[in-house]
Order: sequence, then structure tokens, then C-alpha cells
Amino acid sequence: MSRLIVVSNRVPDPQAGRTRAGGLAVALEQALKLRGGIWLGWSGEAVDDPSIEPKITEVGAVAYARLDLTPEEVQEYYNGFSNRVLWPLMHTRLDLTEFARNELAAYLAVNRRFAQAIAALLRDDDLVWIHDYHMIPLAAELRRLGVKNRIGYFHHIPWPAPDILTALPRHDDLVKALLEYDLVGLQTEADADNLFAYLTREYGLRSNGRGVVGWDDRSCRVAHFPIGIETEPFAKRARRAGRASFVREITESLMGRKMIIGVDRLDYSKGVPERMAAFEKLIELDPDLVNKVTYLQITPRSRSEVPEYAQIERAVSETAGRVNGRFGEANWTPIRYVNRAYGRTALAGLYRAADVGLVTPFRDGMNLVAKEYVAAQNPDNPGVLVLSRFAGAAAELEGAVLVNPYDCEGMARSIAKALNMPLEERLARWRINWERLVDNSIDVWAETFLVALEDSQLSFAGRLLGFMKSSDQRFGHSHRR
Ligand code: ADQ
Repeated sequence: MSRLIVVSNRVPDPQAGRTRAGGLAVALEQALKLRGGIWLGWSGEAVDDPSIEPKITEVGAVAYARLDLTPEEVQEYYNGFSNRVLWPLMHTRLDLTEFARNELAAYLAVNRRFAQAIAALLRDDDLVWIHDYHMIPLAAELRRLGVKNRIGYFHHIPWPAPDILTALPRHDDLVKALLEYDLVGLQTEADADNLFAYLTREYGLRSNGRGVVGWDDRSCRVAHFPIGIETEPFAKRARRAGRASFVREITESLMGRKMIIGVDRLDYSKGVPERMAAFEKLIELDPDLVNKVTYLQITPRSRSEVPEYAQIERAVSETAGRVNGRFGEANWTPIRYVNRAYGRTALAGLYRAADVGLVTPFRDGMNLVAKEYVAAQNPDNPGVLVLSRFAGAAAELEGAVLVNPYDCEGMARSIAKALNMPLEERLARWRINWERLVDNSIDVWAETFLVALEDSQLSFAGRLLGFMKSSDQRFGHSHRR
């Protein structure tokens, strides 16, 4: 079995306590332990004169290789191009996309530095798996250094429609760099369709029917691999958490009221203020709910140095304050809004204690909270997932009550429906969702991606025969605009 090299913007610190490690980190570590290998990325530290070589910590068969960045790189590569250009663009928020050429230069430079660090550690047969939008040009940089290994990329966030992507100056460079991967994984079929639509429109490239596009002597397979969660272990955690004093205290404090839960990083893509407004509308439409339902919104701050995140923080606090001021009573706070992170077990227990899981992003690659909420439910008396149709998870979780986050009243009515849903319907909907989660847990996801990546060079000869391209449609020579 080939060794595995995982690359992501951040690498977990193997020496830090890991009670908060999410399913993705656990699954990647599992794959690394199985194959042996290296996890390389940013240490999270900013220093004036970072070493070119990563700090390496070995734990069993896995080496954690952590690179520092300069403060300017953090500002321009991370806060700038990654989080003020690619993040809003990929979430179809052109109004928030702030393109600056110096930030693009820093983004490319950091990718080049990562590529040099990886190339120095690489063996011929290693599989390389790169994660997320911070690292799109990494394969191109590695190829420039002569690396011939199989390199796969997984895009955790949505891939936008071609019209949106082409609003990015130098979008073609970004996509050309993407095509240097052997395998590009997206969350949903719709995301993959958006990328194919771009490739066809801009370059005249088409899939050979198996998701492979090619040009000159290279080829790239594009496919969707919906990410999952650690389904059974998370369900077990939730069962155990029901007995924990922390969760019991919270359920007792509800005094028999129903609970709605929302759990999100504080991010404008998650639609938190609009969700609170829908909760306000719900009480407005049904005043009988006064003092009968509590909405707990758990939202740790993220990316606080990016101005749009300070704005969303204000908007969420203001909306929660308005709703609580308007409907609250001395003995009832309609919205409990907390800005902190919880450990996995506490979170699992809170999901289980909630009658409704409210997940209403405007756009989301997948949304793992939706899946965690389902996994945490009591199979004999499950709560109801109310889910935005624009979350990647909506393509799989057919048992959810789907909502349009742009429609405040529609969301309010759907929450009411979820709160009043009879047990039989709750059971039927939950079972549909649970089965999807069992079939596609995160370890299955990781293995499926890696097997596809391993296969990607084996079928190379076959691909060359299958390409649907003509000489005037060749990538790089046939810009139609
Ligand atoms: P995120 O945008 O971060 O991920 P999501 O998929 O919901 O969104 O994952 C968030 C994770 O953080 C969940 O595991 C959740 O439990 C955890 N979390 C959130 N709030 C927390 C809190 N207060 N305390 C503790 N943990 C908390 C990106 C993409 C998603 C995609 C994932 C994975 O934006 O669309 O699903 O990557 O590919």
C-alpha cells in the first residue's frame, strides 16, 4: 500500500488535547495510520522569519509536518485571497469578494513554499491528498518541481456556476492549476456539474463519460465524494452524553419546553441572523409558542480578522437581542446565543436533547452539523432536521424538512411543522437519513477517495482513447474568450 501524504491549510498539533477533533481530522488520521505517512500544513503560527523546513513530530506511523507563515502571508494568503476572495466567490457572494493582486501573489507564494517542503519529503510511490481552496495551485507547483506522483484534491466548499467563477480575475489560471491533479473530488453532483460546465464553456473540454477530461498528455478525473461523519461512534457518544451532568443541567433548565438547536461557525454563509428572524416570525405567527420553546444557537467565532466576520457577529447579536427583547419574559429567554466551542460529547448530547435541528445555510459544501444532528438522535424518539436546500447535505438527507433560507415565513412554517410532527413521521424521516449516514460514513468517504486516486494512473492509457476533444479544443490553446 502506498504511503499517504495529506496536505491541508491547518495541521492538528499532535501534542495538543484532541477532545475537540472533528470527524474529518479523525478520518484523515485513521487513513494516515493505516498507510503510514505525513500530514503537512500550516502550524497556525505567524513568525517573521519562518524556516523553509517544517517542524516534524512523529507519532507512530504518522509524521506531522508543520510550517510557519509570516504575518504578511497570514494576512494576504489566508485572510486575504483564501477567505476574502475564494470563500465568498465559491459561496456565490460576489458582493463580498475583494480581489487584490498582491494577495493572489502571496497565495501562490505560500503554495510554492508548501510544494517545496512536500517535494523534499516525497517518495516515488506516495499518494498525495490535498485539501481545500487554500491549496488549489499546489499540484501545479509540485508538477513544476518534477513530481509525478498521483495527486488528489478534495474541495470541501461549493463549486459555483461558471458565471460566478468567471468574475474572478485570472480564473483560468486557477482552473488550469486544478487540472494538474489526477483526481478532483467535489461534495455533490451539482458542484461537479458546475465545474464541467465551466470546462466545456471556457475550453471546450468534455468528460469522457467517466468524469475524465484530458488535454495534451495529461488527464484529470472529476467526481463527487460527499463527505460523511463518524456515524456510529457519534451516535454512541450522544447516547452516553445523555447521562452527563452538563447535558442534564441544560435539559432541566428548559423546564419542559421544546428545544431547537443551531450549531455553526460564525460565518455569513450559514444564515444565522435570518434563521433567528425565522424563529421570531414563528412566534409572531403562533403566539401560543411564547414560553414553550427555546432556541439554542451555539456559534463559535471564526476568522475574526476578516471585516465581514465582525459584521456578521454584530448582526447575529443584534438579531438575538431584538427577538429576546421583543418576546422574552423574566423566566424565559427565547434565544440562548453562545459564542463558544464545545467538546464532541457535549455537542452530541445537546443535539440529542433538541427536538429540532435547524441548519439553514445560504450555501454550504456539505454541512456536517446536519449529519451530526441526525446521528445523535434517539432512534425511538428522534428530533426533526430542518435543512436548507442549498446545503450539500440536502442531496443525501431526503428525510429532512427542506427549506429555502431566503424565505423567512416559509422557514417559520417549516419549523412549526417540525415542532408538531407526529412520532410516526419523525421515525420514518429519521430512518431514511440514518441509513444514508451509515452507508456513507467518513471512513468510507476517505477510502473511496483514496481508492479512486490509486486507480487514477492505472486507467491512464484507457483515458487517452476516451477523450472527447479535438485539436482545436485543446486545453490551453482554445480560449473562446
Ligand atoms: P464548515 O464550514 O466548518 O466546514 P460544517 O460542515 O458544518 O461547516 O462543519 C463544522 C464542524 O465544526 C462540525 O463538525 C461541528 O460539529 C463543528 N462545530 C461547529 N460549531 C461548534 C461548536 N460550537 N463547538 C464544537 N464544534 C463545533 C467546511 C465546509 C462544509 C463541509 C465541511 C467538511 O464549509 O460545507 O461540510 O468543511 O467538508
